[in-house]
Amino acid sequence: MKVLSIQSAVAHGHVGNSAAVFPLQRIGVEVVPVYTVNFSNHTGYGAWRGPLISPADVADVLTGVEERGVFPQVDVVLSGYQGGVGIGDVIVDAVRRVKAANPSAIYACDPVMGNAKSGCFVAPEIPDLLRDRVVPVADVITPNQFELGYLTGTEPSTLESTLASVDAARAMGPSTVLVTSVERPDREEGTVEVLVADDSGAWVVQTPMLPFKANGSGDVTAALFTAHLRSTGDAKVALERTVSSVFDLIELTYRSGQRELQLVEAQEAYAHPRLQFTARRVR
Ligand code: PXL
Repeated sequence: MKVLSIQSAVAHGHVGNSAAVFPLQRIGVEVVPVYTVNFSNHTGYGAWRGPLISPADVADVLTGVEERGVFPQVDVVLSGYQGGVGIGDVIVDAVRRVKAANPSAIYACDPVMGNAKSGCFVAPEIPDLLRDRVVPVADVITPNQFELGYLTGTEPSTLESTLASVDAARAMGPSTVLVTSVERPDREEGTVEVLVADDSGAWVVQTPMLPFKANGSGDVTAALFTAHLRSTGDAKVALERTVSSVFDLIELTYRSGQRELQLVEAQEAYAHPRLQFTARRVR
């Protein structure tokens, strides 16, 4: 499998492609990383250095990859956090060209905007751009519950209202929606859920809530889920494998006392997920 992954690079730590590439490689996926920013570190530190890559430069790199004859081999286009406006249109155009070269390719968009705790942490133009121009051409989206609400103009909270928001998102275009950080008001204390819905149903996995959030865990989740979905064609299996791997990654990171994901240390969790969580069908 080959994944064209259009995301950030950071020198220190693990977000964007600096989080997604290694876990994908560790499960045997060939990755073609195209970078949208080249930062010293993620923006969660409040200070960082290094450039945004201009949309014209990102487009140029993509054209060079296309000219090497790579697009017919691309199975998945993956995108995440968009540093600036203008990158969205470049991604949408690359998706169109990849699908022309390989009609079975899918586009997975992680519509990164923010989360319930921090609110929106991207440039103010990005959420509308994602909603109006990017998400409609995606086959798979991987919002957290907060982002799902913004995309659909709804307020997902209970299982029922979250499923209704997922239906609204699927009506926008994507056939598969993975919702992370689902915090139902009536959930079991100390737990958090991840939900997936596609044409054949909907499933939920519950995990213990760790008292800790590492930047980049959503990027690893989106990457592993999309690769497992593409290789198995089974959203439930992809969900169980992904949640199993990412939980172990976050727990190992938490126990290490480090701020950054222990991405390399956790490598066995991607290659051989323990499958310690089982998904429950909810529809
Ligand atoms: O995890 C998404 C992400 C991607 N790229 C950069 C970021 C973040 C989140 O903090 O700062 C540069």
